[in-house]
Amino acid sequence: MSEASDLEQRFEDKIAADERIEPKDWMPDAYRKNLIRQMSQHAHSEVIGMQPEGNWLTRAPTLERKSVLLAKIQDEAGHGLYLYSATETLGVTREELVAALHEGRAKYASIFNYPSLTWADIGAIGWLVDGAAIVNQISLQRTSYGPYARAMVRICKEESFHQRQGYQIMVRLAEGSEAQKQMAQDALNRWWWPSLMMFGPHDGESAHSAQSMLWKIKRMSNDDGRQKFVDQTVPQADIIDLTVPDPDLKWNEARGHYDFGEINWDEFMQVISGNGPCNRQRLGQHKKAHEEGAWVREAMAAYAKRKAETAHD
Ligand code: FAQ
Repeated sequence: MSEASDLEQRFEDKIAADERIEPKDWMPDAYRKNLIRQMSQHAHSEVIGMQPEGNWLTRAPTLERKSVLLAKIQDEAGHGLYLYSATETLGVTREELVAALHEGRAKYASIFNYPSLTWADIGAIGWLVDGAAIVNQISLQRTSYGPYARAMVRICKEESFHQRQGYQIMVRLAEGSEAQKQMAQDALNRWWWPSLMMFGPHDGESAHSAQSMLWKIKRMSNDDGRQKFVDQTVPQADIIDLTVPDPDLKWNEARGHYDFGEINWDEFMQVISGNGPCNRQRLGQHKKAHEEGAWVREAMAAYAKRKAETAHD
């Protein structure tokens, strides 16, 4: 057997045995590229995802709500950092990844291109957006690339707290005045469908799924994740007497799952092509923060250089 096919065989054997691929292991180029794509987009999503919530920091209704929201947003920044670091183990730099985002070569989750208009949106983001993210990320704890899988374990623990704090905001609003309940219902109406879009196109339309499933980068299909999310979230809406905005939503006894309506895929395509309600604002804000933070990066690099030099003295 040639050296190349030997390496490839060892890689395939590890995948088949459910062992983790680690940074120093040989891996096919396409596996590496696919991981860089998915992991960096995941990292960008965490960081851009801070913006819709940051919008409400100065207007949170109480000091306690404000400190919880602040902690959540800081967690999202931390998730971005773990994920960028994990992606860097694949041989790319943070600068390259950020440049790809700024130049429109890398995506981030469609959901963060919708505006957060009321305080109830902060509840809906925690409940639905973190809820959908967890369904996906729990499966990614078993992804085949070691650094990605390990990052997911900690991220899932934190996302689970985020989901609860969001649901708790919705519970309080739903049991409040008529106007507060209306606000909660309106937030559910606006965030429901974009949350279902987070899972990506139908399995048959998903460009990367087949190969990603074979390599165990993905452990759950887009449609299976979406179904799981619907099944676990609809009863939560029922408990607080809010209505999921889908006339086709119906429990299907034979399948043991909810049937639900079709996503507006034109809207999804528009949003992931850069034409959603807030795409320009989100990317513009990220670029501005990046430029304004240049001096911090320069200072850190100078400090690291100085420290390395003095270590040799
Ligand atoms: N938005 O072939 P597939 C969070 C793109 S974290 C934008 O099915 P794949 C935490 C896809 O990239 C949320 N683009 O792709 C938080 C591909 O385009 P490309 C992020 C999407 O990778 C909460 C093309 O469509 N989570 O929320 C979307 O096999 C609150 C074809 O699609 C992750 O990133 C979309 N929704 O499956 C933070 C999890 N869907 O790359 C703050 C990791 C698809 O060829 C506040 N990622 N596309 O140009 C994944 O699991 C997968 O990448 C999927 C998509 C499932 C998202």
